[in-house]
Amino acid sequence: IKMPQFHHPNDIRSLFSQAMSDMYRDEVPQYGSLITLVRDVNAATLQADPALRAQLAAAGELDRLDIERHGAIRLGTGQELRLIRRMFAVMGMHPVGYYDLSVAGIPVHSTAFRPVDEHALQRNPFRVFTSLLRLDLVADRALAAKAEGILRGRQIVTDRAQDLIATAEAHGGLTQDEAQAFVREALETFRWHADATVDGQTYADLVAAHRLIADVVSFKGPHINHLTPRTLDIDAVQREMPARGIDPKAVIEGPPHRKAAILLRQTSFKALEEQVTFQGQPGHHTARFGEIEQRGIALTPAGRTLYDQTLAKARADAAGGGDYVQCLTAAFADFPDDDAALREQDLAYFRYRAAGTFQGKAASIAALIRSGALAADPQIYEDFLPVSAAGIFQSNLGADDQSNYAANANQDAFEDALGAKVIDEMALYAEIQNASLVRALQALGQGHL
Ligand code: OOG
Ligand code: NI
Repeated sequence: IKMPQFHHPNDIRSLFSQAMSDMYRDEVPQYGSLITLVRDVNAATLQADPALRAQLAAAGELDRLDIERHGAIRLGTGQELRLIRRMFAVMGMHPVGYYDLSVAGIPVHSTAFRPVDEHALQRNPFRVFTSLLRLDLVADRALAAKAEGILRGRQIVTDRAQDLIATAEAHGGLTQDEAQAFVREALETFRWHADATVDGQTYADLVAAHRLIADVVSFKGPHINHLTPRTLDIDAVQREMPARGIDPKAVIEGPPHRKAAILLRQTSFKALEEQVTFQGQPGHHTARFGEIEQRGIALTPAGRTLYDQTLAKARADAAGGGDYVQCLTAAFADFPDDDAALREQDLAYFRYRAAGTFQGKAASIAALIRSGALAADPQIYEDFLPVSAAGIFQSNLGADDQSNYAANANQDAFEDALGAKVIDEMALYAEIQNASLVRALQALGQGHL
């Protein structure tokens, strides 16, 4: 029998992220300006730092530097979440991590659909931060019931896309023709619709409950609300935005600028006011924006606890009247800021490789590293940060939105809706670290360690 030739999920993901990028640039022209700015800043950074250029070139990073790293969507029901999980699985994207945003007054919880293995991440790292609306947190129960009714009546994935998802599941993949049709159909789910499905009064009621609820409930589907390229110098992008006619949010989320970059730094431009019709009546809605990210090393649970504590201190100091950036820089002054310290204190994840030879039996891994035989490269953080995500949400929802929900994480309910467990991101980094160490030690003849 002839085996079908499947289009690799990594290739389907690449087709998809390119199609999303083209669509979004068409829909939100300012996003095109942001891409140009990021390209200019990245080019200038590489020109000024030949060592960095050489390092990125060696790692095969240069040609994919400017491509989008992530996007975000917001879903209305568990059924939608389950369907989207199956859709992303066709592209090799799986739910990693659980993010509770209710602590920050945003009635959603979220995961990131992303590639999980090293090779897939290398090939195309595109991921989608996916939030599920939590109507259970809405105090006005009548409004929550109305919203639920509206959401029940919509179909966010086309019939053809649903057929192709089922085909991929039944056959174990999609042929090239099927993959192309799948990407075309999947795109429809994330398209912007300027015609709201609700009337103006319903929209106003939903906005009064929370802007985010209005954004999820009032439209035909979960429009992609931003795409995010990666920059090598986020401080420069933040500084340059106004000169390019782009209005940035006030501060960069995440850690301050550091020599050894950790986790994730993000900034965005404010959401645009767009013309919308509410059953024929003209109005407007703000939802879509652009974001930039700069990624650093992934932290271990110990490193992450230290990060969370340090950030909380900075925020408390700033809330007490200090300048935010100064408080942030001061709080992080004690956070180890070089790879060796991060590694020795087990604060960050690395990938090991044999970089030379070693005669005899080494006494320790540290000795192998000191000798230069064993090299440890930083593992890049591939996930998100809830406090940062809350800041991004808030800046694009409009800062005047004040709602407070009690912290109310409910990972079980999220996984029930998802129809699967989310993958623990720490386990993924630990696995890559351990496997690379075992391989490197074997290559060096140091299996005893
Ligand atoms: C998602 C905001 C979070 C990020 O990069 O942290 C996010 C949203 O506004 O829907 O995209
Ligand atoms: Ni984002």
